Amino acid sequence: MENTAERKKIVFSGVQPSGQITIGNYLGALRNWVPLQKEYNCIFCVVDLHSITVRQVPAELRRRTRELLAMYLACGLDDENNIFFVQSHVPAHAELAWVLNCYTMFGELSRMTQFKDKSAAHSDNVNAGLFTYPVLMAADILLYQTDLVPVGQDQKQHLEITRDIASRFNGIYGDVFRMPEPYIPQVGQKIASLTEPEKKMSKSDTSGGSVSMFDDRDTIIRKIKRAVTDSGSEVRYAEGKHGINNLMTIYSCFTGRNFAEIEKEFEGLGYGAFKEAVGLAVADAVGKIQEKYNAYLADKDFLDGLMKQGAERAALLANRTLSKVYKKVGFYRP
Ligand code: AQP
Repeated sequence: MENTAERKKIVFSGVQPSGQITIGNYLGALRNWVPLQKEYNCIFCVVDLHSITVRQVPAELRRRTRELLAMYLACGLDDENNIFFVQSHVPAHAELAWVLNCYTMFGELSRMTQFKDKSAAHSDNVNAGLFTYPVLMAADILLYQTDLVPVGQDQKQHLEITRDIASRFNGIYGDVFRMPEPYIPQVGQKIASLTEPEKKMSKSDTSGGSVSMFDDRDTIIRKIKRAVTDSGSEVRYAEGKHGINNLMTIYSCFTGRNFAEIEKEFEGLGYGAFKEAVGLAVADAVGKIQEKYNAYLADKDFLDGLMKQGAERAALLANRTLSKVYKKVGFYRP
């Protein structure tokens, strides 16, 4: 393994093109990638292989893949210094996932909360891919000898299983995989649904509980105005007040104000005025990102070129790890 003192640390992260990304994805993940790009070698992936664990409309999946890449750039990621690619363009992800499947236990996968939630939500399609999703995610991370994985709270358990798989493999074959650390933001690690504030906001939720990064200004303001809040009228962060806590978290993320400042700002004003301010703050920030997004999306050749070149760069790194793994497990190479 390379000398750590000389090696620039590696960050890997990705989002599924499984729907229109939400302010939850933005605040829990994308936004936090931006400061990391200065300090680390960053690899940002559109994880399309993961998205077919739930049925997708093929034409929409294709369209959303390019849209998501444009959104990465619009959120402030630099196209020159980072690697951007689409997961299915680098076959090593699926190849390593197969190997790691043989080093992952049925019992540990059964304990994954996301599997339990998604199999309940899609009870007509509880496929094996949904079950082994964390193994593919482990492959994504371990292929690049990743040091840091910026994710929201919902992915913490998947990071833990990645570490378990890596240490099991390393325990048998020596130092093959670097042990990745999760990087979870202090504020914004779990943005909740506006209509069911005990659940997380998800891009595949179409019931009005999610604010999409593609929603227009009026829709954003309207959705936030209708957000479920708790009984009472005081804007105060408190145990069990999921609705108001969530709106305060969102407002804090978009304005940079802390909870004490927000409580002071809305003292005696009630939920109505607060919701209006949250709506405006979100709409302003998202609107600015959308302007940049539209410019990137219009340049198809640029986006296609970026993902092609990114896949080549990613494959070089990924294949290095995959070859090592194949050698260690005993696959014959002529
Ligand atoms: N509500 C959330 N709050 C904070 N962070 C979140 N993330 C997702 N939802 C929230 C973070 O976004 C990144 C990308 O997630 P993903 O696309 O890999 O899958 P996911 O976690 O399953 O996201 P969704 O929006 O809930 O997608 P669907 O509906 O397709 O399942 C991750 O870093 C995640 O932590």
